[in-house]
Amino acid sequence: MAKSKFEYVRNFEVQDTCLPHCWVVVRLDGRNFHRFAEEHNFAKPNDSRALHLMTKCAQTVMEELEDIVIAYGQSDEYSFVFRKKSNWFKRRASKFMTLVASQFASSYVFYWRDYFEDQPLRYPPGFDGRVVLYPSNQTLKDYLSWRQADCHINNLYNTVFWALIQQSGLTPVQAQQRLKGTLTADKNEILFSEFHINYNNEPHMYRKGTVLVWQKVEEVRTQEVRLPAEMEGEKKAVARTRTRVVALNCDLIGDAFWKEHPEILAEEN
Ligand code: DGT
Ligand code: MG
Ligand code: MG
Ligand code: MG
Repeated sequence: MAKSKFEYVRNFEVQDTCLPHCWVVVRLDGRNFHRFAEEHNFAKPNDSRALHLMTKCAQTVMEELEDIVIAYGQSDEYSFVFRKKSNWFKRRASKFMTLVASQFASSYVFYWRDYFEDQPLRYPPGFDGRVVLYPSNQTLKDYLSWRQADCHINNLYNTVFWALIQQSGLTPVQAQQRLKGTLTADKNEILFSEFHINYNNEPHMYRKGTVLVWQKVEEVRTQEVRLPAEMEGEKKAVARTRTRVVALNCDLIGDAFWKEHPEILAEEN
């Protein structure tokens, strides 16, 4: 077919192929969620409805898109890891990033009512996205560890900060002053001695964030089986193995998780 004289503009498009053999990570983060959380009356410091909605959206992303082997989320962010040898959309970074962000954002609106029953959605939320390549299993593990360490540091700080405000009546400025220069041990001590909170007993979802992985599940269903020679249908239990996305609130930093789930880093999956 003859090309039009306008065809040359195609050459203005940039190449954004992700380097081969690298893990491709897409991280999304809620746009101005400080305000979004205020406007939608999120519980402080953690709103379990909001966190579960984020995870529902991430599950949808993993199920709808190709080649995501693990995802990790906390606060208003989620990271998605595409397998090293994925050739989805010829590894174009813009395709990965925009498909993850749009699928996630539309899911956030679509599923909002299931999690926030009495709280109307007051304006459309947005999510920024970025693509980062990790060239080895170690750098990928360190990336996920970094996000989980961030979750821990922020959650410990926020737990004490809001206890000082909600239970001791401090103003935000006073609470901030009180926590200035404190170390982890100091924050744990304030929680324990002033609020009888053992930080280690706080919910795992708040302390560790959420890890999404594929898991094989045996599904048993009763099915009507019609044998050719017979007219009568027969009910039979049919078992089949399916993979589905499961949410875990576990540690990613130690070796235990990676030993329990060797298939995630083993390529050729
Ligand atoms: P950005 O990402 O630069 O557009 O701005 P923000 O405001 O989204 O900042 P970011 O992503 O660093 O921080 C996340 C904000 O979301 C933070 O202000 C607290 C809020 N947020 C996230 N999860 C919760 C929650 O469960 N409860 C409450 N109250 N706020 C939350
Ligand atoms: Mg941000
Ligand atoms: Mg944000
Ligand atoms: Mg954030």
